[in-house]
Amino acid sequence: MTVKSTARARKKAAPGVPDNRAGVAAPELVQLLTPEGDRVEHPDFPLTTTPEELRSLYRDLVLVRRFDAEATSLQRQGELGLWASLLGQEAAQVGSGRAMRPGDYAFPTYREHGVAWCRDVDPLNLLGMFRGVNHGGWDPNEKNFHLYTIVIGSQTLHATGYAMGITKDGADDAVIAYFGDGASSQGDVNEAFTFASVYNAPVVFFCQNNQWAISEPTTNQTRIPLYRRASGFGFPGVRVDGNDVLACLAVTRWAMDHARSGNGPVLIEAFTYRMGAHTTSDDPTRYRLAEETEAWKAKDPILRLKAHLDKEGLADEAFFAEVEAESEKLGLRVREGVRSMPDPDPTLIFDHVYSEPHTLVDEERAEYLEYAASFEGGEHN
Ligand SMILES: Cc1ncc(C[n+]2csc(CCOP(=O)(O)OP(=O)(O)O)c2C)c(N)n1
Repeated sequence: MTVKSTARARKKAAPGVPDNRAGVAAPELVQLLTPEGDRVEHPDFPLTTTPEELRSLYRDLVLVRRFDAEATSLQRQGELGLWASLLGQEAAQVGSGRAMRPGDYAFPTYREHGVAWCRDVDPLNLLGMFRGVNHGGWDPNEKNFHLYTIVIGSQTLHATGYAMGITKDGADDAVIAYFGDGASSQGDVNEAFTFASVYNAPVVFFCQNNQWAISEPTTNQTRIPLYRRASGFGFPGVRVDGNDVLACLAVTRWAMDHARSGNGPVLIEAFTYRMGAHTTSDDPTRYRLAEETEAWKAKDPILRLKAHLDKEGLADEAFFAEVEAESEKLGLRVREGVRSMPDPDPTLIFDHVYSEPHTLVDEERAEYLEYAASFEGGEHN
C-alpha cells in the first residue's frame, strides 16, 4: 500500500475521458471486442493483452458460468433455498473484477459471483449462504470482498464510506460498488453519488444495466442513458459493452486508477443483459419477449472471446479441452460440496445478537432448547 498525502486535490479529468456534460453528444458504447470476436480499438481506452491473459480471461468466464449453472440446478433439486443467476453478465463481472488491484475493495449485490471468483472467494462459501447454513462464509477483510447485500443499493453507501476512509488513511487503494439498473432509482445510490462527489472519494460505481429489475424494464428507471446521470453529480460516466470482457477490463482499470489518483468517483454503466430469471423464484416468460433474449444470445460474452481466440490462433483444441475438464471438476466439487454441508447448530442464531451476553437472549435460547427437546424420540409432546 503506497502512502500518499491525505489531501486529495480535485484534478481535471484525464485527457481523453469522455465528456458527457449536458448538451455534449453522448459518447459511444466502449467496445474492444465485437460480437463476432474481432478486436477493435477505442482511442480513450487502449488495452494491451498477452495471449496468456486472453486465455485466462476465457477460463474465468467458462468456470464462472459453469459454477452458476450448477447452482441453478442445485436450487431446482431443493439443495439451495434460492439462487440469483449471473448468466449473461460474466464479462461485466470478470472484466471489472480482474481490473482490481489486491488492496482494492469490492462491495457486491447478491449476483456478483464472477467478482467473488476474481477475489478468490471459494464458490462453496457463496452457496452456503444460499443454502441457509451460514451468513456468507468468507472473511470480507481477507478477500477485500464485502458480504452479499440484498437491501437494494445500500452497499453503495457502505462503499462510499469505506472509500472516504481510504482517503483519511492516505492510501492509494480504490473501491468498486456494484449495483443494478433498478438500484439506480434508490435514494441510497443517489446519496452515495453526492457524498462520493463532494468528498472526492476514490470509488467506482459499477452499474450492471442488465435491462431488467425483476419485471421492471430500464425504461421505467430513467429517461436518459444511466451513465449520463454522473454528470449531474459532477463526475465522469462511461457506458461500456458489458458483454465485452476486454472493454470492461480496460474501462474499469482506467476508472479505478482515476479514483485512486485523487480524481474522485466514476460511474460505469456496463450495458448487458440478464439472460436468465431474476432469481429461481421468478418466471421471466411472464413479462418479457423470447425474441429479446434471443437477440442478446448473439452477443454472448464467452462465444465472442472464443471466436477471437480461434480467429487469431491464440488457443488450440488442447486448451479448450483442458478448460472443459476443469469445468467438469468444478461442477463435481460444487455438487458434492453443497450436498455434504453440515446443518448448523440451530442455537448459533442466538450467539451473535450482541457482543456481550444478554439476559433476554439467554432466556430465548433456553426456551428454544426446551422446545427442541420436546421433539426427542420423534414425538412432539
Ligand atoms: C430496498 C429494497 N427494495 C426492494 C427489494 C426487492 N428487490 C430485490 S431485487 C430487486 C430488483 C433489483 O434490480 P436491479 O437493481 O436492476 O438488479 P438486478 O437484480 O437486475 O441485478 C428488488 C426490487 C430489496 N431487496 N431491497
